Amino acid sequence: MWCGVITLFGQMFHAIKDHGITGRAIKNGLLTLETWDPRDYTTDKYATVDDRPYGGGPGMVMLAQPLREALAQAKFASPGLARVVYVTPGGERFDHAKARKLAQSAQPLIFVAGRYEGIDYRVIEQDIDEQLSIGDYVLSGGELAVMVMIDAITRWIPGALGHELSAVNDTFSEEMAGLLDCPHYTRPACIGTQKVPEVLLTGDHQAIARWRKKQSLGQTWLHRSDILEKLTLDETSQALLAEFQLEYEKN
Ligand code: 9D3
Repeated sequence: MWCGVITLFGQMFHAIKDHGITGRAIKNGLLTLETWDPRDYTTDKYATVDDRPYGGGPGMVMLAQPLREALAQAKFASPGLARVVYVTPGGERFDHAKARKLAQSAQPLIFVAGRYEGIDYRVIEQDIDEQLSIGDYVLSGGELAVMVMIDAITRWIPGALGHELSAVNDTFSEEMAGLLDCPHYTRPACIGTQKVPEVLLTGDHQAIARWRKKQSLGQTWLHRSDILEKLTLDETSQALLAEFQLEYEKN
């Protein structure tokens, strides 16, 4: 997966270049991450990247010319025709389905991270393929949103999760992917009155997988009924959820 980022703050991307699953994906050649700074493509003495908005009002707007030059360089470095994504609070919501789609298409991606009030609309009109947001809250710029997206996309690259999460894991099944996680436990088996559920100590892998799926469905029902409404559960899942709900009513 090839990702280019147009940003005034390239150093911020060390956060994902130098750490964790994204850092390892880069080391292993599964992910390429390069940044381009619009400031490097300015021609004036002060390296100006923004200006006051036409029509007046507060804040500044990023200039089209340095953005377009940076974008041209990123496109030139891209291994193929890139998809250009502008991250903006007004974009479509980035979710797990979008992360998976972008990873699976394997098309090179160029993210444009804005600062100030945003970028000159003519860049959006002419140079942007898709606008994405990570949620309804206001960030100070697009960089953190781009890093969130690259992290989520990387998790869908085959091989990027290494051995700790194998492809056998049902996290990758179409149905489980949108559900909340099941509860996790580690040693000791007993903390005061709090006991680890019996089934997890049995070594019965089939029973454990069944318990986990039931808990995932149950947690999603309890805390994110909106997710459950959008899914179509197969008969096994419907039965597992009904079991969870029955036990929940009893307790
Ligand atoms: C007063 C109008 N503001 C829009 C809600 C202006 C504005 C605020 C913050 C313009 C840009 C930004 C910076 N945010 C992003 O670039 C951004 C973002 C976000 O703030 N929330 C969720 N997703 C994203 S993706 C990019």
